This record gives sequence, C-alpha cells and structure tokens, in this order.
Amino acid sequence: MKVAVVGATGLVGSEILTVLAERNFPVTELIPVASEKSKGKEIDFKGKKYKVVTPAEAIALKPQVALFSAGGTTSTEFAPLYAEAGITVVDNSSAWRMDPTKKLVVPEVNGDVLSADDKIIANPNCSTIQMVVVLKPLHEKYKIKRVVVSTYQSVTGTGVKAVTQLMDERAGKEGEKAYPYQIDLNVIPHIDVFQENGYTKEEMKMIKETNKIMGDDSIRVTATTVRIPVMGGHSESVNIEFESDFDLDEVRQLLAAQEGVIVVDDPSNLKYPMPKDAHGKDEVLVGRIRRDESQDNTLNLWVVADNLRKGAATNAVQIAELLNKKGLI
Ligand code: 11C
Repeated sequence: MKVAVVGATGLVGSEILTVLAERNFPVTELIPVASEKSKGKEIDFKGKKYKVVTPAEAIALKPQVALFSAGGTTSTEFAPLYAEAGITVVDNSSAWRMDPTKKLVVPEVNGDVLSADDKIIANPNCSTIQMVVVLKPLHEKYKIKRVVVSTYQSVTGTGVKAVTQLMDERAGKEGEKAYPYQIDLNVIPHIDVFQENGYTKEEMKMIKETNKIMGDDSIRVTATTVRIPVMGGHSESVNIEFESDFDLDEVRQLLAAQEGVIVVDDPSNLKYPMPKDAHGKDEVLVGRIRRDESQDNTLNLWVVADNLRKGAATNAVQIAELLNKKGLI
C-alpha cells in the first residue's frame, strides 16, 4: 500500500514511521510529506531512503492512505483535497474532531463506527485517548455518570521546542521558550489556550471528545490539565462515578481483559504505572485501582500512556490497520 505521512519530520510523524515499521503495516511505498523547507530531505524507512515532498505534490502520487500530523492549518487546507482525490486521511490534528460529519476514532472503543463513506477520520487528543480506553469496559458494565480527571502531561505533547526548553533549563542554558514560564522544577496548570469559561482548550477537548468517542453525551466530564517537566508519557488521576456499584476485583478483571490496557496495580510491591515505564509502549497502563471512600459507586484510577504512541502515532496506525482490515482503503 502507498502510504503518505504528512508531517513526517515532526515528533509525532517520526513516531508514526517507527510504529508503521514495528507493526509491519503493509507499506509498499512510503511518501514522506513535510513543508517546503524540508522538501528533498531524505527519510529512512525500513532500510530504504525516501525523499520528502510537499503536501500538494503528494496528492499527485496518489497514496491510498495519508496519516496527517502537521498541525491544524495543514489539515484544514489539505485533508479535503486529499479526500477529493480519493485518498483516505487519518488526521491527528484537532481540525476535524468535533465536525459532526467526521468520525473520531479509538479502534478498541468505537472502531465499529467506520464506514466506506469516511474519507477524513479524526484521531483524538492524546490525553482523551488514554482515558477512554480505560473508561470503555467500565461504562459497559456499570454505566458512568461522571468523570473528574486531572492530568500530568509530558512536554513531548507540546513538541520539539518544549523538549528543548526543558533540556536547556536543565543545562542552565538560555534558549527559545515554548511555555510562558520555566518548566523545569515547575508545574504549569495551563495547556493550550484559555477559553471564555475559564477552562483551557485541552480541558474542553477531554470533555467533548470523551462524549463523542463513547457515543454518550450523558457522561459528565470535568478536567484540569497540567504540564509537568516529564518525558515519556501523560499521567492522569481519574475519578469515576457509576450508576451502579462495582466489585474491585471485577473492575481489575474488566480492565485486564480490555484490549490495549495493561493493569499495573500491586501497591504492596510498589508497582504502579509511571511515564518512564509507559515510554515506547503502545498500551495504556492503569493502576492505583481503589474505591473513592468519600462517595458511593465511585472509583479512583491512575492512567499512564506514551502520548506520542497510543496518544497519537499508534492510534493513527491502528485506525489505518482497521480501515485495511475492513477493506476500506
Ligand atoms: C498536549 N494534548 O499534550 C496535547 C498535544 O489536540 O492533538 C496534542 C494536541 C492535540 O499538549
């Protein structure tokens, strides 16, 4: 299959190339795509070199599928042009996620919504993806009423500039800043831009995307999203109130049986998920599974995943795998 990776030189783009290779996605020809300034640059993929082309040039090369991770502006401009040319787009930006005509997909949660009519498919926000994979089996069994989530997000979610800021600050070097404040030895309770209601855009993404992916607007969600000086993955403290009561052992069994989830929950041996352990993994790790003793039918969880993997690249490649399996590309 001819596969285009739009934004191939970025943090998520290069992770997509790694994941395509690792999972043996049937790539017969890779088309690495980036902006004019990277044109002609060579990208290695499975021992072969491919030259970077621009988004407009790639359309004429007629890939069957294009995995976009080049930001909202590129997606807004080019995804419809690719779709018109018969190329199925899996888009990692936020441009199409809440468009009612577009599907927002996490394969293990709502992969069944994909159909032959879907030419632009949206990949959710990283912090949403890792949460909904864990919510799904619990919602099916106990019906979720409300979710209160607080995040502890890796600087890799912002991109290369933020990783450089953290490293520069560690080394005592001056440099460009991705954040309005120092991130090393600090915590910034602000991800993406503030909205009129006092929430950030990242927080509103977690709320709206969760309802759309779970296919249930009755689930009430509130979020506080926070940047911490960490690489390797996003962590989340998730408090879930259910309609009906649960059994903790059964919760553990449901989570262990959920595709894409690994339970790491053995506090007596100091085993719990950490970004250091999630790094490079495709699965979502869940632990600190315990009852919220302050309220009926309520559970506390700690959820960690590599935001560049399941939160972005892996989920996008899994959508492409599913499209391929269903014969839609
Ligand atoms: C972060 N979640 O960690 C963001 C990055 O909508 O795909 C991903 C933004 C998005 O800063």
